[in-house]
Amino acid sequence: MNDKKNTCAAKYSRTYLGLGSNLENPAQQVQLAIQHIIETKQIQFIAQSQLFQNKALLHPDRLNEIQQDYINAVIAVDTSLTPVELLNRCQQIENQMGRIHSSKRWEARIIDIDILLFDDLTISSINLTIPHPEMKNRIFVLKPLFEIAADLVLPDGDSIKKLLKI
Ligand code: PH2
Ligand code: MG
Ligand code: MG
Repeated sequence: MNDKKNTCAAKYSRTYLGLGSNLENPAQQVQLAIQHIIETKQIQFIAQSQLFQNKALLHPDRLNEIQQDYINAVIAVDTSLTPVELLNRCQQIENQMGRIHSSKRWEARIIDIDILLFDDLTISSINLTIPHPEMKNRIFVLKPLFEIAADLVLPDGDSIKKLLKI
């Protein structure tokens, strides 16, 4: 007899989220988003990087644009949500915080929450690509990620150290 039938042993996945803001007190926006994420019932906080200030990486087609600096951070969390459920929760927080989704890519934004990694999964669907397709080229992702997970290795075998040339 299984006397544990009323308990539900949820499987937790380790996931890394990248946060960025360059509007309306960016540091406060990033910290508030982290608060919303870790107050989610199915999410457990593991670690947070420092807040890093970075020049805005502009879209290659609009390099003359003037944007404020970004504040970027990365957090590690464990979650019982599926990748799509986690994406929905991140988008719900972005909307709640007043993000306006522009048709232009890489517009200034009040908050951006990106799933960088989810266990060692590789996902390629219309709405969700994991690992985040740009993460390897972005120092504003790799540096905070290194800070909280120095020995991390991506699903394709590349280590954060290798990507940062450390
Ligand atoms: N996000 C972008 C575009 N440019 N630049 C910085 N520094 N940080 C970001 O998070 C960022 C960006 C689109 O997601
Ligand atoms: Mg982004
Ligand atoms: Mg995004």
